[in-house]
Amino acid sequence: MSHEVLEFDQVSQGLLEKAERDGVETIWDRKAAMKAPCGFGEKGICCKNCSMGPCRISPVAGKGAQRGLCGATADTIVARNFARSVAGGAAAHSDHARDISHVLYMACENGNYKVRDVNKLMKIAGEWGIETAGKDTYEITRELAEKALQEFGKPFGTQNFLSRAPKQRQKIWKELNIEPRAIDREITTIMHSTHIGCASDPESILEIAMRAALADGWGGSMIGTEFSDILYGVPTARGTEANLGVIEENMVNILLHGHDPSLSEMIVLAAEDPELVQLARDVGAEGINLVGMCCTGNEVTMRHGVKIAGNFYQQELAVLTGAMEAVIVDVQCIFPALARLSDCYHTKFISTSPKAKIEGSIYIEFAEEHALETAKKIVREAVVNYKNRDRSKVLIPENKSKAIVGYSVETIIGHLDKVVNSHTDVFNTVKPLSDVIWAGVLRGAAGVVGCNNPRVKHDKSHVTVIKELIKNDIIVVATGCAAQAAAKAGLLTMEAKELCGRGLKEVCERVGIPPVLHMGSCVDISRILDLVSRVAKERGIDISDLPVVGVAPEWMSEKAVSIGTYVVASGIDTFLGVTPHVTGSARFTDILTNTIENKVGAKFFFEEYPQACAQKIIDRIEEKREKLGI
Ligand code: XCC
Ligand code: SF4
Repeated sequence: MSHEVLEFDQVSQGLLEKAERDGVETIWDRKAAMKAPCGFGEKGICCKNCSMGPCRISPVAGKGAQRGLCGATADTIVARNFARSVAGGAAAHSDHARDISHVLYMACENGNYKVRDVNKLMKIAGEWGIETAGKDTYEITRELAEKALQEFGKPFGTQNFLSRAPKQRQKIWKELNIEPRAIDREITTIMHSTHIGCASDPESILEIAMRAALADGWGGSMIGTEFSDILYGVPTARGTEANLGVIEENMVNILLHGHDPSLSEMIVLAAEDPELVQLARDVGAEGINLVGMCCTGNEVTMRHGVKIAGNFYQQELAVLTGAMEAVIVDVQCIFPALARLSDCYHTKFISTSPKAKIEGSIYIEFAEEHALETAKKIVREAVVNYKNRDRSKVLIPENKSKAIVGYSVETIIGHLDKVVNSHTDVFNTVKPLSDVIWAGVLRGAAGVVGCNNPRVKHDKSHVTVIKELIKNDIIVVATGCAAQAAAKAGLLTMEAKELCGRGLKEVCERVGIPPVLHMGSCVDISRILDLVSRVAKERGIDISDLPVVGVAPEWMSEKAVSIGTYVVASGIDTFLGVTPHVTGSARFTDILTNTIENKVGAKFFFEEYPQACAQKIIDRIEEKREKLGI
């Protein structure tokens, strides 16, 4: 096994050498074994939507097969493949939200799941037109949850949360006929329209994809975020630490990995159970150390300050430390490879969701009805496993960084309120934020989001783009694995203000915030939609007028395709550091990176070099400022 030398993440380097010594395989090895990716797949010109195929279109114009057996062109095939990725991503986010809605429905006074934020419950009930007067909290909760569940399959009408968008944006959606209706319906429509013999017009296929993506952003993801807040509390600013150094030598280590907070919230409770803490001491450990990874990690760090072990690309490394008693997973972004890897150590790899049974894992089904009981059972498995740890196999990297997390929209506004001092100023609004942007103290804002991808160096694109932006007075909000990359790089600290331009530095000092704000998991990109909508509405303009951008420097998942699509369809330019599988159609590529702007006021940019990407973002932001005359 030989590994490419990593210039960027030295933590990974040490553990990869250990992997070689231990004779275990990681994604780095599998990437090397994979050699060059399939050229047709990479360009998006392989179709297997029916069994006459697979049909592969020759990438050379005018030479070789230019049409599939049914006559589908490269433009059609690329558009259909893209739309199907959106469907996959929107399905994942939205099914997550459906589960949260079910949990909200079963919440009750004496149950494991309770309403932790009555304010938010009341606010959304109000938004959705639910009568609250004279009703008991849990009556309202059930009514709201039921209404949310109908968002997935209601026969008529559009998504309730669309009303949060500025009027101008809603008008664009209406005119294009891309206002999302029931979430499941939009996903189904993609699958239907991309079936053999249906839509072939790439413009129309993209519109269908945008509508489903919007059902994700303003539907599923927003429901996921808001309802999690009702159940588990609105995140507030708090300190934590990030990187593999948060794994403790003398404690029972448990890694929470996946996406659904309903499981991880209960594990957090279970890990505080005095009986289990005592059991940990009885087996010779100093206590129980929960650490998080990917978006479940983000959910519990936002609400409890649970330390961040790392992001997507580090999941195997956490096991490789030899000090991980259990890896507990729910859904999404979990390498099946963890099963084989865990076998080489004492680690118990525990899967919990009937939607994500993983071969070779220990399966303990997490039924929400017996949530805490099951969580305790799982934690107990981890604790008793401590004595099986082979000390000779342990290598815990020292690297970790301090970080401040927990910036929900409410928390950001709360911080802004603190700097409003004149009695004429309005409280509880985003006005101070828009004021500093209009004054030019901040040039604009960027949402840096998304995954890790071995097609680029681990975390390098995230960190390079973010540093360049804050240096140029562009404030950054981050979610997902991008936020974890920023945390590890020490960018979620007050000290990071020293890396900023003068304007952003001053804002950080006055408001008391880091220049990069961790806004949560990937469904929490809906928090960013909420924030930009508030700024646009406060100024009486559309989202597409604002000097704000979305960036996904290292994205890889279908969820990210859906996200990018709804962000663009919401009027925000989106910069992708990894080029999607569309380049086999010059026409579809042109639609995404050019003409789509005529419809929705925003477009995609593909730029793989982070430095160049940052420069393009800065240019675009200045262009928007000029148009606004600010
Ligand atoms: Fe997964 Fe959400 Fe991507 Fe990270 S950022 S690799 S999707 S965990 Ni969502
Ligand atoms: Fe080939 Fe058309 Fe079938 Fe696709 S749908 S596999 S292009 S025949």
